[in-house]
Amino acid sequence: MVAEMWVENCQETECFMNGLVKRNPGQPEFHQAVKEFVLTVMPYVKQNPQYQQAQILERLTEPDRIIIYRVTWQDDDGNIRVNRAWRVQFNNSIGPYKGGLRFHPTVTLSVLKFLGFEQIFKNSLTGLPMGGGKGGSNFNPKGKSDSEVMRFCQSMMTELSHHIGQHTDVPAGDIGVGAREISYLFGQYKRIQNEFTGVLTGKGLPFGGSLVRTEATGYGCVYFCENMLNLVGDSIRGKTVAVSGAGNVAIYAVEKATELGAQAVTMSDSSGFIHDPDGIDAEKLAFVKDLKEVRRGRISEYVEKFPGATFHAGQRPWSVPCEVAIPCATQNEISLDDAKTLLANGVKVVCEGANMPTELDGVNAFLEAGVLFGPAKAANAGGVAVSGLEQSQNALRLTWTRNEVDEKLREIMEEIHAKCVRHSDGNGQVNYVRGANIAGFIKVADAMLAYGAV
Ligand code: NDP
Ligand code: 2IT
Repeated sequence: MVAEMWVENCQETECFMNGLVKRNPGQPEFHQAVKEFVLTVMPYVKQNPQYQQAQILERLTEPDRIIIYRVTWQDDDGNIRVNRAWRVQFNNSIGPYKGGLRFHPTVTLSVLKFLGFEQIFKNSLTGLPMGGGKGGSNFNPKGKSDSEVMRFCQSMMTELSHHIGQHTDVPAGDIGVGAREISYLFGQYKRIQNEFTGVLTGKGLPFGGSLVRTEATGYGCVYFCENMLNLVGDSIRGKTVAVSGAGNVAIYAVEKATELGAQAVTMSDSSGFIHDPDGIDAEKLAFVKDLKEVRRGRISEYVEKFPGATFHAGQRPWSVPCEVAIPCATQNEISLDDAKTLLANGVKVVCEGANMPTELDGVNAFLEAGVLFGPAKAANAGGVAVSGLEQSQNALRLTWTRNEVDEKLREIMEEIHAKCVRHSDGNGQVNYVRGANIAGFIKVADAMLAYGAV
């Protein structure tokens, strides 16, 4: 069995991918994430035989463990409901497992393995001591009452509490998991374990949360975008920005882009996108925050409130001319055709707020066209970075001010940008995909080498 899994001398990308696909059938998102990574890292591994000899890539693509469990809960009508949940503990070489929980009907093991794999290198790039993990459930929070979400979260945590801990595995939010869900999950953990520790991040401010965690992913993404533009003597000020999504990441990407003088003209959800040619200013964004964070409504309501905008049902925003595109909804939301449309309309920067929002041939189209392309594992690392800062504050039993946390976030994004530049190939324009993958890889791989055969 072992001999079959770890084929000797099978180091070329194609051969490596064939083996990976064979070992992990029916996991297309996981295959996609690994392929994007291996395409750039394999040449580096071949130049550094110590990694090849220790089978680092084979070991890195096999999670440490996966926990799969049933979540039984009762809806408001008294019906018994059943969901499946997972926690993928991918790699803890440089710190306790760390990564979000996603609640969405499209969640599968493949999706969580792709997210957990990406998280290993993203967390490494932050410079903080965090390993990679991801979890979630195919539970659909849409249309559920607060009581139903609470019962689901409590049931989920009853099992999950056996497998996580402040020094073991520290989950946070992701799609469908925000402040409400983290609060229910934390409350149940505290009750079961009878201990108050920083076992989750994204907590409410009264019980160990960090200032700026809510804003961190969107803000960090725009800081990264600004870092890329500054390097070529430009800035986001005055630029037209197309954003997808209307959730946590999208809202705070729009907020920071607007603060820095850009004009965000689109937002979206799974029913379509809005286009506001006058820009989504602070007042309009306050409406979106209330709509999405409090009332849990649909983005189409925006055009009823602001008639200068239009709603485009069932479409993504990429047909709207823009210089900067910031995808903040979900994976594979920019196809090759979308990329071609963006390029035809003159896009200069694509900065990924979501995880793997661009399909692989779309990424290649952007790179070939010389677009400044900020890959997710670098560009959206601000969220998990401030999660790491929340863990630090919990361990120190103190709270940093908003300015202190925001300043640390800026520094971390700047440092991630610098690492990408350093590990790009150095020929002409920076290749941030290669830079992020190699910089993220080295720290984890060197830790694994130091541990020997584990
Ligand atoms: P939210 O649940 O807050 O918002 C998600 C948004 O994306 C909603 O507008 C949602 O629309 C839309 N969306 C979700 N799934 C789909 C889909 N299949 N098709 C079309 N639209 C979809 O999630 P977040 O903002 O937290 O996460 C967005 C992305 O950012 C994800 O890729 C996540 O992994 C990534 N990310 C999140 C971080 C965080 O700290 N939260 C950190 C780093 C990355 P609808 O409401 O209609 O479903
Ligand atoms: O994809 C991500 O980086 C997140 N969902 C945030 C993870 C975290 O632990 O804050």
